Amino acid sequence: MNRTLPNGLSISTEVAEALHERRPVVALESTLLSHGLPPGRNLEVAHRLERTVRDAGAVPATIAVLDGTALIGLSQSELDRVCAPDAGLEKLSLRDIGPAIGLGRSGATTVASTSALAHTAGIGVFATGGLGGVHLPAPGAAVTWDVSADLGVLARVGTLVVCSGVKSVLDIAATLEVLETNSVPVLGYRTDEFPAFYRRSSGFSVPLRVDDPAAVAAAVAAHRAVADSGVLLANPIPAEAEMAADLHDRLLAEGLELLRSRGVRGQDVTPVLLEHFHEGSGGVSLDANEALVLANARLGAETAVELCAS
Ligand code: PSU
Ligand code: MN
Repeated sequence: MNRTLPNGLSISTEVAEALHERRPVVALESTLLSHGLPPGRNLEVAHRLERTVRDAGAVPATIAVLDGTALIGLSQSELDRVCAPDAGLEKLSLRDIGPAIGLGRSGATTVASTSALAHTAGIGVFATGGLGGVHLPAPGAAVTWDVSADLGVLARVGTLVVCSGVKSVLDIAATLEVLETNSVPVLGYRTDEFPAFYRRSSGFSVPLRVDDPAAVAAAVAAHRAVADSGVLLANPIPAEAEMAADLHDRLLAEGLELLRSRGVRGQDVTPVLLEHFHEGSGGVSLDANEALVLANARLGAETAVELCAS
């Protein structure tokens, strides 16, 4: 049973009850399942993510849009549908959510749309894998103007986003500058360096390091009293799951060449690149992706627990 709101949102009973009773809830996105992982593996990861959040004492709220309703908390059959091989779901950033609801369409939500929908539903913590960012210009071009809407939403919406940084295909320095311009605190979890998704370090430092969930919660709660922007908690991939530098660098160079030769642009860039990593690494990147997103789900839940206690 769901609680359907007039704005096209429908909150599962479990999530609605937890929010009503002020218990910890963690939002999870669906684009990483439908566009970032292959069928079969995506459903396993979806289940493990929800289990991880529960084991850490919070309620998971996976978010997607199905048949024109933005669902906050998916049932078993809804999760099956998001992960199905023939799902054919669109990738919905925040600009796509209104039209999708209005026109009765279905799609998976990105970091931008998941954090905005979570905020609307009253969920303050969201765990994911990688954040979108500023893209490097193609050879010969000055700028691409391909700046992920994830950054714009972090600037405006007060959700805590737990991720493992951004992929090294992006302009990490520019991404960090945009976050600073938009007053988004960037906290490094047990690290002084901003992580680069498959790799623990990027060579760029984080403005502030935090070493336990209570410290994250203290920083987030205080931020919310002085600003409306979101907070980014950057949690490096677990050391044992980190990709070897040479494998990573080879796949990245090949992936960039693939994007160039096929003329891939815009919202297709990330899915095409991820697929190349998964195929080219014989599954190493899949294990890495799963390990980091599970670690982020755990940290998100631990932080949500602390935020409820404070
Ligand atoms: N980075 C990843 N895996 C992903 C994504 C990003 O390593 O699955 C997804 C997220 O949903 C993110 C979106 O919000 O891609 C960013 O897309 P774009 O760059 O088109 O804004
Ligand atoms: Mn983009």
